[in-house]
Amino acid sequence: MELSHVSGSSNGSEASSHRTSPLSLTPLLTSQFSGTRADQKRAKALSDAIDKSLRAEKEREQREGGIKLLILGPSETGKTTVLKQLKLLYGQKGLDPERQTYRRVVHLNIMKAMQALVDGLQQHSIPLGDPQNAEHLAIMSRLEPTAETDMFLELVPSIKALWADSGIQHTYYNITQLNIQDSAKYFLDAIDRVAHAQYIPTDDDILQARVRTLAVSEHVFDIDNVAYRIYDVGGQKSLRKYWAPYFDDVNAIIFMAALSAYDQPCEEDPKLNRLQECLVLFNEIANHKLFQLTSMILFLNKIDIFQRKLDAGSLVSKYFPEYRGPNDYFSTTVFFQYRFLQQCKDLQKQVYTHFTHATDTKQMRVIVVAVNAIVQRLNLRSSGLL
Ligand SMILES: Nc1nc2c(ncn2[C@@H]2O[C@H](COP(=O)(O)OP(=O)(O)OP(=O)(O)O)[C@@H](O)[C@H]2O)c(=O)[nH]1
Ligand SMILES: [Mg+2]
Repeated sequence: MELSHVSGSSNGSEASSHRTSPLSLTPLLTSQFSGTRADQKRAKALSDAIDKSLRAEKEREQREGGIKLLILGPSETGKTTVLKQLKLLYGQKGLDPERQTYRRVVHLNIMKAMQALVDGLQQHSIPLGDPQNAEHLAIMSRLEPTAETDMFLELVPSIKALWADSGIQHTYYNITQLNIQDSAKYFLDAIDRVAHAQYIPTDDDILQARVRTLAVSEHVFDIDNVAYRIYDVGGQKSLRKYWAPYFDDVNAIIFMAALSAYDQPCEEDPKLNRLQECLVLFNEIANHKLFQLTSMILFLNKIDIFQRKLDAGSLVSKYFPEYRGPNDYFSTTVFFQYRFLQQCKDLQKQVYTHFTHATDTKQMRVIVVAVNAIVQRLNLRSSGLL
């Protein structure tokens, strides 16, 4: 697919002239000068300058043209994880530029996870399995919430001992209202590997690691020859006011919801159910006047955790009393999909739903190809080319 098929500022002829290979100009220019060495040097300098300006132009076109896609949704639904998958699948350097930074993130994630478990254990007066771990418990409970990662290595023995303790394990598996991140078990199980002096985060570690997004960021990708400008936003309530300036000329939106949040309270407002709050936000986005012609793609994410919760016997009807069906994966996902689609006031509006596991690169590869096909088709249709 060519850039000229993309709706937006660049028309076909502009796009094709920008695609002229800069390198092809060098022989053309050198042939305009007579054969002296000085002439050839000048020709080369001129050609280099033109190459540079064409490259800058191409970069500008990539920045400003292409399909504009926003990834929206509440906090912790997996927006940045999808972006990381795009970098892995379509970025020139994958996740390499950020790999080193994630070492500290992983260490901090582990500290926070154990702090949350210790809080849960103490709040619910759960006894430690091994009373000798009381000292480790005291060390972790004294830790400031703002503790920095330079303390991580000295905390490792306490974290390891506590994670192996049956009281902490009971807390992890039985206290549903823990304020703990989804990747806690993944990292706590891997503590020996990640505490190693030569530890370098793997792609999977980076996908599992959690850093809140605070500012909107723009990323340019070429997905199967289609140029995309993709925006990742911070999903916390207090950050949503920064989304609006990006709402003009949006070709597609991926709205992310975490299905696994059906039994969780909102972080900012614990009286509110997280998935209910997500439905309200989806209602605002799906019915926004600026998005009447925007392709709407809904990712009902974290299906792996959702499935685990159902398997553990957690009832959807306890949190969504209007649901009367069986508590199996198929029936409950159909119900939630229906609840989301119900939010669209325009009954003609197509919402393309995918059930996703955003940390699974294999699944995301298939889904991104499907989304790209849909976005391209809808884009061609809206630009009158189909
Ligand atoms: N198990 C599992 N974990 C997931 C999935 N999707 C995302 N995560 C994890 O959920 C956490 C939050 O994901 P992010 O991508 O940071 O969430 P976000 O929507 O960008 O959050 P904000 O930046 O606060 O808006 C990370 O630890 C991810 O690894 C999934 O499908 N399954
Ligand atoms: Mg994010």
